[in-house]
Amino acid sequence: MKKLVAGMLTALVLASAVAPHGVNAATGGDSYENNDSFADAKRLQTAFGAIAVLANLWGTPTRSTATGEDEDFFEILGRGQNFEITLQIPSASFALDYDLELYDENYNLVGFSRNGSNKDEKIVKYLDNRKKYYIRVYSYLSHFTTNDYVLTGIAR
Ligand SMILES: [Ca+2]
Ligand SMILES: [Ca+2]
Repeated sequence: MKKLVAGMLTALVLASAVAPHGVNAATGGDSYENNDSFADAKRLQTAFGAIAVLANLWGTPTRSTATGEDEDFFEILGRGQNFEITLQIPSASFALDYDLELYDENYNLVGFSRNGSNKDEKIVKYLDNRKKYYIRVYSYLSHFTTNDYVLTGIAR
């Protein structure tokens, strides 16, 4: 499974390198927008249950939220096993403090990782079989860049 994720990441990084970036001022070129709420969460799932996403936090969301800042929601389906979710923050010339949260299908917070600036985040949580969960990526200190973060998920 590790090899699979590594392969997916390599493919995504290559695709990102040749794609025009930061074209859309509202989304920063994030192809997962609009995903600024639970209702608009983008579904992530592969046949093997592993995920690998490149997206970014950039400026104001396409739909207004309480904070008026970009945040990204993703939906995954539990498979009755431990799942490890990691957020690799983008490189930037300034400090970035991105945090990671996990919610259940009733929007209750069930896990989080809130390390400080320039630290990656990780959540390991048992996900009930066939239950929906939501991953939230946001910027703690209102720092944004069109540089992509890497969100991965894999069964443990
Ligand atoms: Ca985004
Ligand atoms: Ca968003």
